Amino acid sequence: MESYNHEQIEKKWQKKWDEEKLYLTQERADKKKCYVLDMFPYPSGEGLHVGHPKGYIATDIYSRHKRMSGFNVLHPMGWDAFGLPAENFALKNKVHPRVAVEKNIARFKEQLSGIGFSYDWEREINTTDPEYYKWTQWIFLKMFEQGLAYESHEPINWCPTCLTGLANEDLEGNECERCGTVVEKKPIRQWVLKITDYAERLLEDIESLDWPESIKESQRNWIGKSEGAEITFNIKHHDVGVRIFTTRPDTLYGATYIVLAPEHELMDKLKVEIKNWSAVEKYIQEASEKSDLDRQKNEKEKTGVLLEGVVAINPVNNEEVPVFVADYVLSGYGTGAIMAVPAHDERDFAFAKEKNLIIRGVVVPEGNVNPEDYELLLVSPTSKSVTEYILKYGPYTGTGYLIDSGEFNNQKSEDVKEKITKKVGGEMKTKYRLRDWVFSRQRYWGEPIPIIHCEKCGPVAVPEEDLPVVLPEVEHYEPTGTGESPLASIDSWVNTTCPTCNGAGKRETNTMPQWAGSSWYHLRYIDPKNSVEFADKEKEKYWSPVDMYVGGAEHATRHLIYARFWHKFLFDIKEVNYSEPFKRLQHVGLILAEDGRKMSKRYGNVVNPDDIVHFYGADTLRVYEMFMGPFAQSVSWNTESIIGPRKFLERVWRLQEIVVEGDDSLETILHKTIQKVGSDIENFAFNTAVSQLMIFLNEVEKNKKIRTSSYVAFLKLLAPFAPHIVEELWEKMGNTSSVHLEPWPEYDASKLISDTVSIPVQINGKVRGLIEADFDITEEEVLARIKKSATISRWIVGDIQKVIYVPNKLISLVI
Ligand code: ANZ
Ligand code: ZN
Repeated sequence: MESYNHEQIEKKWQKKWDEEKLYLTQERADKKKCYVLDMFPYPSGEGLHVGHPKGYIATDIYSRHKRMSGFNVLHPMGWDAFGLPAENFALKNKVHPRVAVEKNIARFKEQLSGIGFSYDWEREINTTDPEYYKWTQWIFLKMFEQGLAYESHEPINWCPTCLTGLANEDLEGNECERCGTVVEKKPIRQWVLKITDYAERLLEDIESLDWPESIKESQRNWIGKSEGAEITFNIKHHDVGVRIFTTRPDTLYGATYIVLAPEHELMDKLKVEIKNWSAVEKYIQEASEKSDLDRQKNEKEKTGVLLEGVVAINPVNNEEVPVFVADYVLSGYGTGAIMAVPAHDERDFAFAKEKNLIIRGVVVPEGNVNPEDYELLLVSPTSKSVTEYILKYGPYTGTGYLIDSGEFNNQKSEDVKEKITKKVGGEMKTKYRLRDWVFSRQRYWGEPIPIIHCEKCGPVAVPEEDLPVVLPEVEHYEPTGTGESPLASIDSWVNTTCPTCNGAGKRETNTMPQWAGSSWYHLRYIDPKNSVEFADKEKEKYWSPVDMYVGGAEHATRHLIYARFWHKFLFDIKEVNYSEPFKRLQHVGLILAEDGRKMSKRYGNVVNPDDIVHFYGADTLRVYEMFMGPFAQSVSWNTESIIGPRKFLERVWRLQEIVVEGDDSLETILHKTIQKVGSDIENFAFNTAVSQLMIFLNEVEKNKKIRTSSYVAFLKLLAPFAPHIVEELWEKMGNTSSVHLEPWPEYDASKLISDTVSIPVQINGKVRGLIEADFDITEEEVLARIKKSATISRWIVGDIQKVIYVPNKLISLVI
């Protein structure tokens, strides 16, 4: 028998599969479908490191298993190639982004094809292809038509290094997610998508998704729903009022001052009344230099300035209350103004103590108070005693019943929210933290926004038949930093005619953000060459939604929210059949470098998959990456440990020598293995699937023979994990068609013995108890369990002289 030559085998089969178009997706309405999707990469210049393919290996195994189980599988791949990463790379290396992207794609594809993935390459897409982004532009125009894309001049996040505006989702705290620079607020004209119209549905439908709970929770937090009330506090001797947003209208009687955000529009109107304007102005100026994130920090000392000469009226009791400006109130949330209730809110409490303001308790907790203070608080509580309690223990932020609240005394806080709001003419309101999506970038490498500005008609949509608006060639594609994109310098491109009035028009020169193309790409794979629609409706109905979507958890609140938003919009305008794009999602844990850090050129700790494929083989790499640990966990790479999977495959290679006819007494373990590998793949528990295959191999080797039917079944189980070596062994058996087209083996439930056993424990010949355990528990484990069991171990007096263990049946101890 020749030895296992991975290099020759892998090249041979990759070529053959390619020539025979083995993985081409068939349009077959008579078969059940399964759409398995990877988050597509942006083709960076550094190429793949061994961490990248982990998710792709998993989806490949999943796809192969589904194909063998009779499903019609769609498993495509493509390139997310617009946006800052690609452009920054091009700038650094002084090549045109288009050229860089082409080169990087070729490199990525070569690396991927060495690992033996079963992608249908005829469906490859590239977001920078005009035939692709024509539809990205088309969807934008549909949103524009529906009033969901609008122009705004609100100050937005500006990265002074990337020289472009950014959406909230592009920040890591208060830094640009791309380059780590602290962002500034800058007012520039921009296009914005009204994702907030979808906030409630994006939130509600999370429940219907089969996604990891952690990702669902990040989305809930990102959307950040709060139910509360808007209430107006009038300003004394003034015809304006301050509208505040609160989630606790029940505490209105305890509101002892109000606070405006430094950016609040009233500030200007009240200017003449404010006696200490210069101090206030200085404070506003300082606040504008801080980020929202810093302003919200809990541990931070609360600062603020009293607006001297301005007094507000609490509408519930007509009490006069002072007005402050303080930066812990943000302008972008609620109404940008709050009523402060220091007795029941942490931030207000900190501020009130700082400034010596009135603290008035109006909510008494029910039970669970410090027993010492029971009397102080609960026996006829007064706002004075409650306030004392609060000064001692800090604000009470829970619910309870009201005191010192006029007609609402003794009622439950939850029950009076609406009543109090109504009494003062306020309005119950729901707010979301989610902000509209800042959708324009002042950069070159993106989809042009298909709008023409006309002095007479305003912003006008480019007619559908003129799409795509192709990104023009430009001499300098460096960002300008002027708030305009480099496209603004191409007069011949900018100047055009208005589609509505035929007068002079100017093209929009901002481009779309890098998240645009990926917000709907899952739909394009369904029908990638369609030139009249982004996808044929029947095909879309058949293939959607994506059944299994796999990618990094870092996309929890970016891509995964944007794509759900676009998909829901397309559903509303009847362009797609389902309201959610990704039914099931798994997130892939990172592969870290051997030193435990992230793999990066910067740290010089990158392991290149090409080297691993060359030395150990793609099949070994695949088995190793799946065997490293639970799929969703981060694990460190370890080149030494790759020997294990390599040896495993070498042993598999030698099995061909001990294949026999007749019985092999492997039936039970074989059926158990078929059952476990199948269900583990379905559950993304690849590590335990591999370990079961290893257990089976051990049994075969002990047995020194395997009959043909068992061997066939074993090869099929291993095929998704190690497709090349299995295909070779399959061919050596005399088969002429691919193992990957074979049906998945079925197990016979009657052949499985129960997974758990009860093992009687004999001590000096007498049964003293039973150990319930998993099948195949080892002697050591049984002994450990006996020692833990008080009822059994009390019979062990003295040393154990002898142990006889009959696996799964009996253990006998002689003392
Ligand atoms: C009075 C009050 C009393 C409040 C109390 C809380 C507890 P969430 O749940 O995050 O939505 N708030 C409102 N607008 C704000 C802004 N622009 N900047 C900073 N804080 C703001 O928080 C809503 C609560 O946060 C509101 O309810 C308000 O304080 C504050 F015992 O009003 B509350
Ligand atoms: Zn016009």
